[in-house]
Amino acid sequence: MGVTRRDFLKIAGATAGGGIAGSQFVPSLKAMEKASRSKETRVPVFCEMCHWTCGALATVRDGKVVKLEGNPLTPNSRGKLCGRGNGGIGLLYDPDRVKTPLIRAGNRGDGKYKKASWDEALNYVAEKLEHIKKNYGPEAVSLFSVGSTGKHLLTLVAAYGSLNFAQPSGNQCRGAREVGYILTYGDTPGSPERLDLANSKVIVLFGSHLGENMHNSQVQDFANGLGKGAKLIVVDPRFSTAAGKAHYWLPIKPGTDMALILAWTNILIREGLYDKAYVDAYCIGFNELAEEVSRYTPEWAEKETEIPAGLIVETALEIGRYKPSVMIHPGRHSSWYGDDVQRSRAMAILGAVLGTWGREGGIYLPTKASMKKVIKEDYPEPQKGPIVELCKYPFAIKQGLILGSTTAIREATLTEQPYPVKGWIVLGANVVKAMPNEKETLEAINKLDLLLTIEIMPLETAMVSDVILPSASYLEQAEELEIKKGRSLFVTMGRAAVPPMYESKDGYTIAREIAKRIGVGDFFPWETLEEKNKFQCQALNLDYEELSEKGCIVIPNTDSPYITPENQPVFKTPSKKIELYSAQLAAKGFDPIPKYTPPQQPPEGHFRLVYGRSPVLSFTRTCNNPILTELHNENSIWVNAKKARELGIKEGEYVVLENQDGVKSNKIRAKVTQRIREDCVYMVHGFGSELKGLRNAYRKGADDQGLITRYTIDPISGSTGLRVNFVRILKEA
Ligand SMILES: Nc1nc2c(c(=O)[nH]1)N[C@H]1C(S)=C(S)[C@@H](COP(=O)(O)OP(=O)(O)OC[C@H]3O[C@@H](n4cnc5c(=O)[nH]c(N)nc54)[C@H](O)[C@@H]3O)O[C@H]1N2
Ligand SMILES: Nc1nc2c(c(=O)[nH]1)N[C@H]1C(S)=C(S)[C@@H](COP(=O)(O)OP(=O)(O)OC[C@H]3O[C@@H](n4cnc5c(=O)[nH]c(N)nc54)[C@H](O)[C@@H]3O)O[C@H]1N2
Ligand code: SF4
Ligand SMILES: [Mo]
Repeated sequence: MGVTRRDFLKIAGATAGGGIAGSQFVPSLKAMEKASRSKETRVPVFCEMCHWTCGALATVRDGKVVKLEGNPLTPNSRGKLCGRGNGGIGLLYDPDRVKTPLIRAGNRGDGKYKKASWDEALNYVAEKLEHIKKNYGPEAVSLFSVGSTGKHLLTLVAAYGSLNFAQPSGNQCRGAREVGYILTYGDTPGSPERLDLANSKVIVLFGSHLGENMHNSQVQDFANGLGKGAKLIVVDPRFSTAAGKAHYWLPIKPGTDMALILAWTNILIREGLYDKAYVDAYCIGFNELAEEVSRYTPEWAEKETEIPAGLIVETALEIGRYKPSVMIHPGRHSSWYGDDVQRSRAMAILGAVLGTWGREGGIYLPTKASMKKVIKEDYPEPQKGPIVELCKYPFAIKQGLILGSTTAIREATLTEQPYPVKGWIVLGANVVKAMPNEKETLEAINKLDLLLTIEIMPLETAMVSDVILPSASYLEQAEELEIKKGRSLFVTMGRAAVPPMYESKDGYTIAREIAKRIGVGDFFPWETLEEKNKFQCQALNLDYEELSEKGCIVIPNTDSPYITPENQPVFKTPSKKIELYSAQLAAKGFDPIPKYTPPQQPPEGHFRLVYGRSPVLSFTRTCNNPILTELHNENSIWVNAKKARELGIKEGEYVVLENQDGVKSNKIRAKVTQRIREDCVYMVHGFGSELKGLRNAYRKGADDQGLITRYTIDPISGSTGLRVNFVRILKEA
């Protein structure tokens, strides 16, 4: 335990050749290939079709992956994959993949690249990195990375001397939620979220369109909870798939959720339906909260939310009746309107007064079991602090959760404040399409000396890069041993099912090859990731062979996942209590208890643009997948039937959307429906690519992100509100 990389270097140095002379543990690729040709094998892999990283099993026959299924041993898949997971083979064999290293040969964005050898491309990257370090310092390089492969790049960039990391899944997704919950509970709901949905008696969803949002084990738990009779309250301006199962659908006026949450909190307190004993034991600031919310009456909330006051009261009573087994779902995609930390805090507070944290049917407590990290890196201390710590968003997520602040890094790149950023390295994120206002992202990119994208598919960020390196997919590379915590502790690891296609290489090798060229090869002493995994298994006393076969080892939780006299929750807030009143926020000039501010309304003739997920697609990463696009190959724009009639728009007809800044979308089919309010329109994200190299995706449907030219920034976290754009519907020209 606790062996450091330096110790390993010593051990490795003592063996022949300085590398672990131990490929004896790792079947060589050739051997694997041979074995897979002669018989059918099942190889444990991580599904990387979305961020849930389910454990999966790949069946390999005659050297080809022919089937994917859930690994029954892993808690986040439990033997099942969602539709996207099943479609992973479509990514592996997509003929439009990035096949060789490419170096830009024309102007940025004109799509001209020349094929390069690996050596040529890696040397080019190394030279640029050396140049940036010499002229601006290593902190001038930022990494945008998501997924297990991204971790190797994190090591690379930290070893190089920069701690500037960010993920769109922070400021453009769950970052605001995490900040809201950390301020309240000193902890996040986790990812995967520790939601005891299978045991909830009431489930409340704000947005959170489960069933379209297909996070695997969460949807399984949701179905189990409903199967056991949980009451479902869905708050959504659109009649979502989840709303179709609901006892109450509250078609809220977009952007007014906080009014409903505060009114509910008021009713629960006023009616004595909150959990008094829990509040006394674990919370501070209750009196201040009670006073603050007393002005948010149901009648007032009706005017804001357009939900009848009687229904607000009825649902509040329902929630109060079943406390504490109530799931106030914390949501995931939370970057909605720019006041997102406060909305998340309002949700966290509602959950707290109902006593749901650490209770059956609420947010369960993580296992106390732990395993020490084997490898402790001794990265150089950067001279200039990370941008996320110097930026103007005081509670932006710092490095611990890696989410970082894409907003702050883009701003720093544009303004050169607090210091210039001259290099971006991107892996597993399509930043050009994930962040709002694409023009601004491209302007920032134009200021770079190096944009390196390590990609499977030639998507938008790759196609404005200086260098594109072809990356193996999760089916073609090993995955690093990971220790994960949820209801139980579990260790996961993945193997390559098949060798990398074309000239692609696995992420560990790519990071290591760059590291060697910039003088930090020491941080990658293992020749392959399999060797690193083997080393970690030894240090953790785990059987490498067993883990390679199973893909996952679970260490069962012997404690209760709920609060008991022996099992008390720990709140890592300054007061060590759940902070209904946040002195931390007050100290920085923010409202210590959330206050409602009404959102801006659409101008005459316009609709608010809202967006969401297709059950069989993931963001832009699946847009060209031949298997999945067969299931859903074009998005549509949901328009309220009455409004459609007024505008003379017919079901299935192509229309064009134009936003408040005059930006027009590609043509998109109208879905005329009663299932959405009159003031907004809805589409699935991830369509409408303008890239000809994506033969399935090119101009299929319309792109929500292109219409999101305006965004509001949450001043607490830097999260970007994306639902603040308004569109007109035009007949196709
Ligand atoms: N199939 C599939 N599943 C996925 C993903 C995927 O790409 N594909 N992505 C995963 C990721 S990373 C995330 S973050 C999640 C995202 O999924 P969620 O976290 O569920 O996203 P939300 O934005 O909460 O939910 C979208 C819903 O919010 C509604 N909505 C719009 N405006 C408002 C409003 O003002 N108030 C309320 N109450 N509702 C509103 C929309 O009508 C829509 O039904 O999905 C995850 N699951
Ligand atoms: N307009 C708009 N913007 C949004 C959202 C929205 O709904 N609408 N959703 C927001 C949310 S919730 C999130 S979480 C973010 C998601 O934003 P991103 O995390 O950027 O998601 P993707 O668009 O799927 O881009 C992932 C990229 O990584 C590549 N990739 C995937 N897996 C691998 C891998 O294993 N190795 C390598 N090398 N590359 C890989 C894919 O080809 C793709 O280019 O977007 C946010 N932004
Ligand atoms: S939820 Fe679906 S796409 Fe995401 S990792 Fe699991 S199986 Fe793969
Ligand atoms: Mo997300």
